[in-house]
Amino acid sequence: MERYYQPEIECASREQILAWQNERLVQQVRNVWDNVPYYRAKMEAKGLTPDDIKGVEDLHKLPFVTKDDLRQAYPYGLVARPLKDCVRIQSTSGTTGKRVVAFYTQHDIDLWEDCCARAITAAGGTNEDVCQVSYGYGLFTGGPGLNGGSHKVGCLTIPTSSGNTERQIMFIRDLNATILCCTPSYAAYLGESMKEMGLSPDEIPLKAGIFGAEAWSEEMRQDIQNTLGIKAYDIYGLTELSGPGVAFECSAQSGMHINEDHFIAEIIDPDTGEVLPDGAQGELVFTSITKEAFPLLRYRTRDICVLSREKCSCGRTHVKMCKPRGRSDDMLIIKGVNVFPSQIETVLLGQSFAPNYQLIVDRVNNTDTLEVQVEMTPEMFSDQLSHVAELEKKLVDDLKSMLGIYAKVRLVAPKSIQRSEGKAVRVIDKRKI
Ligand code: DLL
Repeated sequence: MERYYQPEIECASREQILAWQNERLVQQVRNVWDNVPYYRAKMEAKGLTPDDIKGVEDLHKLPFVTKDDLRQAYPYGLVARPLKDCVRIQSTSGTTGKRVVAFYTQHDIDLWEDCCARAITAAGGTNEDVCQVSYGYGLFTGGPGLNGGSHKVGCLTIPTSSGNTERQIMFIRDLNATILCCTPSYAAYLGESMKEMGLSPDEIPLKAGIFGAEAWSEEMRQDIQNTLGIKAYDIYGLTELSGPGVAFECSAQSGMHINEDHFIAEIIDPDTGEVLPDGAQGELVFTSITKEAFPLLRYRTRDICVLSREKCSCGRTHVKMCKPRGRSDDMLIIKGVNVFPSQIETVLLGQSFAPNYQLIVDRVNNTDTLEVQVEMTPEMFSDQLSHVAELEKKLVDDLKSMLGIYAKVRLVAPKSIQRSEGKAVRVIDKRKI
């Protein structure tokens, strides 16, 4: 039986959703015009006043906001409420440039936690469940967001945060955790560690996992589901918009419902900025229509995605986004060819490799090179050497047909690529170092 946290919202009619969006967008535009000089200046530069925005059909008139705007406005330039009304900040894990700092009123936190509660409930969570939150706590939104959602659902919450794998496994087993929240790469690592301890999936009490914050393929989902004996659900979000829970997967496991009562989604052509129809692939752009402290209008996420309005078997009516297919700024250009790490992952997992790999990009004699280092499974490792050479050759061929360029493949020993407790580091681009 499908469970909903807020059924009247999650299953509302399209007309109702549009009515909420129209009303809230108009209010939000007025709000930023009145309270955020940075926005007012951007709107004025386009010759716009709040009267020009009467509803969602006028959204395309508004200017985009980019990460660069956020950096320029750092730290307070986009805050729409007096600081005395703000109760929290969270910040991105970005390593380049200034970090993005997002502000929240208590009401913002409340709505954000509702979104996370919707995700946990869609994964089957109830107040009978024990939910272990192994996303990082602190400035990263993963831990705090799912912690709040878990409380709202009434789960017994174990706030382990990330790291200390032995302790993670001890709590899962001793306290009978039924739901695990962490990055997919950490879930895969926990699964691998439990397998090594000789635990079979039916000896692990977990039944569901809520994994996100980084790209992961369908093949990786199968892998995690099999080793942990769970159903694995995707969850999407970004600090700028609140954190996890902007979109979440339901029992259909075929895309994530965007919480459209809080966020209006658009797909644009990343080069021209033109709005594309549903079903077309492009860059995901969000407008947060209920945020008080840190509202963003037409924020360019850089995530490449497709939206679908097909009827979902779960009964929810909110638009679905596919798994992000890469980021327009993570896209590697190697020998002039666009390469997304996710394409490489699909090839690797399709050949039964574990999702432990690293892409090393370099430039030798003015020519780009790509090396794919991937760990062998213990079974492959103990096989004859000739077999390893065969595996390598097959990977080179499959990568060539997927990417259209040659990639050197290096099979490495199990456990030799460093594990991550948060987002995995997949690409080392030496051209930039
Ligand atoms: O990663 C928020 C989050 C925490 C989401 C926990 C889900 C679970 P940031 O650190 O600001 O926020 O990173 C946001 O991560 O623009 C995507 O590129 C990527 N991302 C987030 N979720 C997914 C996902 C959090 N499910 C950036 N699949 C986003 C693929 C994802 N990429």
